[in-house]
Amino acid sequence: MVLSLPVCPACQQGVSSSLTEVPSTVRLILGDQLNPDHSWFGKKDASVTYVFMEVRSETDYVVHHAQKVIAIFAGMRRMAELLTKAGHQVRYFRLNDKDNRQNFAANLQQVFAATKATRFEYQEPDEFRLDQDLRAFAKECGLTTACVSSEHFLDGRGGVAAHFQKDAKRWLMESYYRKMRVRTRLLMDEGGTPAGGEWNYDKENRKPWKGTPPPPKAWDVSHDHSAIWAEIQAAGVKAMGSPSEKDFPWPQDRKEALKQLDAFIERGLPDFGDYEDAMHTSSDRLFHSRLSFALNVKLLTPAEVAAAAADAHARDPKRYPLAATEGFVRQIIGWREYIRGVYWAKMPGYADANGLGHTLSLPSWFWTGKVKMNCMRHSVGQSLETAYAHHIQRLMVIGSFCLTAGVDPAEVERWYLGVYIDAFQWVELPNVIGMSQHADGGFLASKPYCCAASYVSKMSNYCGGCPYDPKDRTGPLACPLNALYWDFWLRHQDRFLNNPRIGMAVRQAANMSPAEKAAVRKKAAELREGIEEL
Ligand code: FAD
Ligand code: DLZ
Ligand code: SF4
Repeated sequence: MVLSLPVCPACQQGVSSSLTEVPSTVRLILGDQLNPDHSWFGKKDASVTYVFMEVRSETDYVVHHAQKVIAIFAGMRRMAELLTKAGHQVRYFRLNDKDNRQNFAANLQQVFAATKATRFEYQEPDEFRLDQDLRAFAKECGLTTACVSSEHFLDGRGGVAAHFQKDAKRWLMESYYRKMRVRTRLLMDEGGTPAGGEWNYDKENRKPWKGTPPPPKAWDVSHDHSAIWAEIQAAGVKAMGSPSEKDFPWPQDRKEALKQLDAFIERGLPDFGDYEDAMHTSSDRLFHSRLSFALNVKLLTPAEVAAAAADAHARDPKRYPLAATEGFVRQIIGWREYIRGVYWAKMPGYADANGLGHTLSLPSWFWTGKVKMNCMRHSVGQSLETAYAHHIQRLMVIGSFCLTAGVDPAEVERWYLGVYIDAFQWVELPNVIGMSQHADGGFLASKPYCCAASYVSKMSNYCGGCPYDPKDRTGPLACPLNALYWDFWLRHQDRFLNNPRIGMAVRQAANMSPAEKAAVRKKAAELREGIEEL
């Protein structure tokens, strides 16, 4: 169907008057390329047709969260509508259109034929799979072709690799981040020194949250996307989690995304730093921005998001402390860009990395949230309900459980790629394989991120409502995280004993009495055996 264009009375398919004028260029726009300020749209040109497609090849490569599929479709439809209104030629394939062949190549061939296209252009896709597919398609399609920048990231795909020595055993984010601070001049003093004298204020950002200050009230937009959800269901697309279709909280255009950004700067940023690592049953996000969806589908640019935070600090340093601002800016210009660089440097092999040899299957409660462990029930349950969890829930609760239990990292990766609203492989995969599951031999993270109940108990109120005892290690009601944590260090002590960042935990495990070690190992084996019942 062609949006906002006449419908053929005979076949009910959209017809565009432009289709008779032989436009010569076809430009593909993917579901995560929704930047209306891309230079492509700077001038109207009747010889250019923009193509959007809702296709099964994208809805089915993993089981996505229902909200993710809805959000992508809603964003694509909205952008197609705005482009059409602005006078551009648009060809839009809805999921259930009769002529939709359900993959990019077959649909593009149709559009080429209908428009007598002589040239095909696309923006750099952010995923290895699609990059390969579109490259191959461009070679074979018989048209002149061009792949252009998505004009989104601060650095090129190869920027991180170029920064580090090729054969270095590990690429430290901090070193890349400092370069990006200098390059962007964000939070830098006149003489080229970091604002406040330090590059990184992470140590100040680790407070638990005890109920005050109150977290900002929801600033998300609300949409009724029941019609889109009905179409997705009618097509039989398999999805997980709650669609929240009548009260849909994710932005569908740039205007809404900018509102979300303003609201975060105003209400969330002041306390972002203090409570960055805190978790609480009464708030899904606390002071986190929830901007990852808008950023990843390119409704917002990383440059403007980081600059908005730095400007707020410059305007009112008392209200927007340096530690909070620096912490937030680091996530955007440091972690986000660095993770992308690791992805492009390490793919395709990175997806199969399993350096710790973990093989356990993910328990079925990852798709239902029905588990007694309160920390997991909340974090997994919230992920299924809202398609969102903040960084510490992803890393130190869900990820740490999978790592210490010994779950196959490829299974963990598939779950994360499906469940989160912001999950696109370029950012999800290195975070899961490298940062969370330490499956890349420590290339990305200098230590495995894992914890026992003491950390969860310090940083959240989860343990209060839990049937397990956070202080017990091996008794019948002992917190499962404890035995799994200590067993993890026992299993991998040879590998980690000399790592200065974690030597203490490993030594503590190694120094346990033989009876303690045996009890921990036995308990951990029972927990793995009964993982479905936890
Ligand atoms: P905030 O805490 O408000 O942070 C601001 C922004 O910084 C985020 O929106 C994001 O764009 C960026 N950011 C923060 N940390 C990271 C990071 N480690 N890597 C890249 N960008 C970062 N992020 C995704 O965008 N997509 C994913 O699929 C994803 N999967 C993850 C899986 C695991 C196991 C872990 C540990 C982290 C993952 N992250 C992912 C990173 C991070 O958890 C999310 O970006 C963040 O939780 C999104 O919520 P927010 O917008 O409220 O973030
Ligand atoms: C995630 C997603 C989904 C569910 N559906 C579509 C779609 O139907 N059409 C589309 O163009 N993009 C979709 N996407 C986003 C793509 O999967 C994304 O562009 C690639 O993973 C590259 O990051
Ligand atoms: Fe999680 Fe253990 Fe605390 Fe229960 S006791 S919430 S399982 S850390």
